[in-house]
Amino acid sequence: MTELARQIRGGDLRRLARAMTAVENRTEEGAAILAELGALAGQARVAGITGPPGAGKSTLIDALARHLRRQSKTVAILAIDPSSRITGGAILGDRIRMQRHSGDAGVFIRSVATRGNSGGVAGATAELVRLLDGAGRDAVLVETVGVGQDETEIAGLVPVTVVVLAPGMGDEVQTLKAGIMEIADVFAVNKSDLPGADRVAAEVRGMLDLGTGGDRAMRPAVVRTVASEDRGIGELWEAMEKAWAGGRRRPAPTGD
Ligand SMILES: Nc1nc2c(ncn2[C@@H]2O[C@H](COP(=O)(O)OP(=O)(O)O)[C@@H](O)[C@H]2O)c(=O)[nH]1
Ligand SMILES: [Mg+2]
Repeated sequence: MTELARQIRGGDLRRLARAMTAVENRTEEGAAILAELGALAGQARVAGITGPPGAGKSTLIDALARHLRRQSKTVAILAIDPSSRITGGAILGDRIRMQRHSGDAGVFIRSVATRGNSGGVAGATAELVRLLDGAGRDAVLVETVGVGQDETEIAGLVPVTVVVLAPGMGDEVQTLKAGIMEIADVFAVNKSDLPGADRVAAEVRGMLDLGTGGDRAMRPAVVRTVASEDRGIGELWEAMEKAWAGGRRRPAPTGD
């Protein structure tokens, strides 16, 4: 193993950040470190967290990170921002999040704005996830905004996808595209402290019954969370662990 790879696997976040930039920019060094660390990938728990803006994805990922840190697990958070440039609100949220975890080498946070990138969301994300996995992070959590095509794209890149919903955001369940049924391994009904969470959970379950013909083994878990108060986080992580372990079979693609 090269000295650089050893340092990164030893927890050197500065060098990891530089390697991420090199991979993003597709430099030769980037290709080299990706080849070396990528060969060691496959150990991390990798999940995509998607859902409409404001549902609480970032807050939920923060809470999951705290949960994992209590178990001395290392975490990488990759926030994919397909629509806005570095000045966008999502990045501001990430700054706040970075401050909260700063000084803890157990949490690595990175934002990527993918608009205009040659490989699009898929190209950049797949490689960065692989690098983070190979860097020895125990968990890699990828945040994507669930609008447009990106959430289906992310689901193709990660073994487990969590779809985050929340009450008070309009008819979110009604307007969910059919595709989301196929990509969700776990539904998090976040903001369960607010009125309407029962209705959202019931609607998701109703939709799942239709989609899976009532076959319970096929059904993704529906977990209620209050991310801002660290409630339901252990249950969410457990549901994710089950999904990684293959506890749920995705319905066969319908082909259309
Ligand atoms: N009441 C309530 N508010 C929450 C909860 N989780 C997140 N929020 C708030 O919802 C807003 C959007 O959260 P954020 O994590 O940025 O959503 P994202 O756009 O999906 O990443 C923020 O003001 C959060 O503080 C929750 O469980 N309950
Ligand atoms: Mg966010």
